[in-house]
Amino acid sequence: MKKILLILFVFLGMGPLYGQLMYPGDTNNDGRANHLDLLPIGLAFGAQGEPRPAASENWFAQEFIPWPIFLPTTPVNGAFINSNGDGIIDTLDLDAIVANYDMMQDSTMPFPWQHNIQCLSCPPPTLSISYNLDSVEVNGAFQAFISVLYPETIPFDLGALGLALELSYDPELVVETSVVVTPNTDEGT
Ligand SMILES: [Ca+2]
Ligand SMILES: [Ca+2]
Repeated sequence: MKKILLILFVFLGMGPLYGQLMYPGDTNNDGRANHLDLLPIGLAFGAQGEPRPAASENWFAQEFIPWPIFLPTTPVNGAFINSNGDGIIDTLDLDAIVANYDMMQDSTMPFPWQHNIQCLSCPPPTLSISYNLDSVEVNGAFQAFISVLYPETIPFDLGALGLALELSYDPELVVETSVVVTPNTDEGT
């Protein structure tokens, strides 16, 4: 009996301190760092919790102290969103997404979970794309307007808290350095 107890003690001593692991930049814990990880930062902006011990923004599994908040409708703990480990959700947590973009992982605790955060308080919006030109000449420029449209009965503050999108285009036809995204955050637009 004494030998069994001794082996169990050593095993526990080698395990994670809090039993949970995260990768900096994968804020929604879906297994990949990409543009979708911007949304949890918007949802939890300003939230505070325990700093991550021995925090790094490098891409490896890191222990954390669980926060008292979770992403809406998910079991993803707020500490996943704290990419830089400093104990507050703010713009500094964007850096690890950029540094680790497209990196993948499958060893967090709890395990990565594929999910979608749905509109929680309103009907789903419609996404509209329009252009300022019908056609473009060689070396010409054009603008695309992307709008998130809600029924007029939905108050502005119940609309989307954030928008993440991925632009795909043929680099043979579009000069990459010419692509500029300008958000319009004016209320009511
Ligand atoms: Ca992710
Ligand atoms: Ca932070």
